[in-house]
Amino acid sequence: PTAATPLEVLLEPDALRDALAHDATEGLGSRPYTLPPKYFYDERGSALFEDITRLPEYYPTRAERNLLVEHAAAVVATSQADVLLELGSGSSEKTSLLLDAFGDGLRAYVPVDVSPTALQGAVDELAVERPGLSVLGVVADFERHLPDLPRPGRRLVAFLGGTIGNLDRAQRAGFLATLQASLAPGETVLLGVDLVKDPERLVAAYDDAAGVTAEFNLNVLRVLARELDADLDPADFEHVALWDPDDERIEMRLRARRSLTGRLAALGLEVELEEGEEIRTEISSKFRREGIEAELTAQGLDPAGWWTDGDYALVLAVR
Ligand code: AVJ
Repeated sequence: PTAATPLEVLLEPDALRDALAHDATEGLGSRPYTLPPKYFYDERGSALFEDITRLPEYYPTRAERNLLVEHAAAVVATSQADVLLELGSGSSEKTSLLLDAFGDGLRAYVPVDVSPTALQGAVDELAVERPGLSVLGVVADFERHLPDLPRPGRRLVAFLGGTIGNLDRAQRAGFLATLQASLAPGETVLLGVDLVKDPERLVAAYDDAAGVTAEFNLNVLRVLARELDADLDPADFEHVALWDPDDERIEMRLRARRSLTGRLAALGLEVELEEGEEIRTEISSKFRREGIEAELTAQGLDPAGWWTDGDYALVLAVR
């Protein structure tokens, strides 16, 4: 086997744990309790998410893949890019559909992820499967490092999977503004967004019959135990997924089955929960075409393409 391709590291190894300590102090230090969803994805959480993407109820991953199968060529042609930069590339599975669509017109592929392990695996696999392709793997956090990402040509920045839905409206405005300011004129962004639909289907996608999403949600308590010496016991909590019709988003929560006091020893923090009290662990915003296009336009990103199957959409915008 060839030597591992080096990664560019913008994210210091301890940064994620430090961020978790900060976010847990904020989110569990006062009511209503919240935790950001980015801490779901340790090794076990990432494996559980992979399982989620194969559940019958969880349509977004399949929908996005089918849209890319059908429309990647149009996306790439419209973008006029010669570099593909992918935010949150993970194992870079759906990436191959975009890479194929570029053909010889691709100067470099820049996968960006917070997980060095996932990224190294993806980069090494590409070195074998596409030996001619220039791959610049970057360990970075899309909430911090957008301005510092490589610019080896005219970029198409892909942010797929519906992850932008994890941000609320104000956070999206900040993210899109920073992204816009980090792009050169003519560079483009491709978003995968889940669409507003029948709440029953939405709730089922986040509360599957096999209980995989429940395990995924509860896993964040194991992350807290390991990283912050916390004693919140998954057995004391129940998985909740609900549709918020005002903000048009799914919320995942962990509901205490009894009144309890949890301790996060590494933070010297005690968290009291009444029976039935909840910790909000994720928002997953759902979109309408006019809404997301207005959010993009408001940040100086002009809508240039829209591809949908009615459930999910790919949105292209140009700086
Ligand atoms: C990876 C953020 C797009 O919100 O649908 C899946 C994560 N959470 N099931 C989503 C998730 C529960 C997922 N994103």
